[in-house]
Amino acid sequence: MVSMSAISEALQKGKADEVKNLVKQAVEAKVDVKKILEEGLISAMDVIGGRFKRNEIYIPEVLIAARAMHAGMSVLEPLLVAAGVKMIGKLAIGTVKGDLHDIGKNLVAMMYKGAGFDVVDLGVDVASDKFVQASDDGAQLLGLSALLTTTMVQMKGVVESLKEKGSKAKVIVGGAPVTQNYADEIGAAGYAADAASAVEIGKSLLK
Ligand code: B12
Repeated sequence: MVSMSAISEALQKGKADEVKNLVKQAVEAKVDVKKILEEGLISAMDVIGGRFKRNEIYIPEVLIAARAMHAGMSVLEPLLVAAGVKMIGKLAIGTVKGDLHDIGKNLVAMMYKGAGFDVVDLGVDVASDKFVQASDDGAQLLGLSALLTTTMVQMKGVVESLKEKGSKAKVIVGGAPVTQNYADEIGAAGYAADAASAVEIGKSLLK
């Protein structure tokens, strides 16, 4: 019988193939898909997130773990959809115009997926009108990422365009140079410093 801690440990070690196999075995053994997701995969990514925050591990290890998470998710995703597990909400996320950094954005997207959100990844170098379009397409939450002080100013433009169009979508901003103060200044609904808190903020904004 596959234990959830075996999945978690394999994920923390970044062993993508092993994670995939263990998740498959757990599914075959009829372990609840939500349990595999929460106790096997998400809890392991939480551990990784904590170690990264404390500078005990660095970006390459995070990416390797994220790849293993993805391998496990590839087995679970169709099952979650087939089981009609209700999506908590819809998030469209992208890195703002002029900015090509996507590692943090991808982590945030992955955490939201893991938490049961329908996630649309708009990619990098995303112009304001694309965010507006995503809101028209039903995203209740818009995640904006920026890693450059020269591109974070784009966030203000996105918030203004949404307001002009009368959009009800809530904007959450993040990325290394972004702060809660900046979020308040431009009128964003939320800010988070890391991927795990990003999900918490998103959930609370939908309440
Ligand atoms: C990797 C990297 C690159 C890679 C990007 C690869 C990729 N696919 O992303 C490459 C080599 C392409 C690159 C290019 C450049 N980079 Co660069 N890069 C970095 C580096 C080393 C790491 C960034 C990273 O991925 N961090 C890891 C992730 C996990 O952290 P994160 O992005 O902060 O995300 C977390 C949080 O911020 C938050 N978060 C992120 N997004 C969001 C979104 C939402 C909605 C929420 C809620 C939260 C959230 O959650 C994440 C997970 O916890 C940083 C230095 C650093 N230490 O930050 C420089 C850095 C960001 N780069 C910098 C610069 C200057 C550049 C270049 C201009 C260099 C050049 N002269 O060409 C170009 C710009 C290209 C462009 N137009 O975007 C500067 C920015 C300086 C500044 N203040 O503006 C930095 C700080 C390096 C430095 N010290 O000078 N870079």
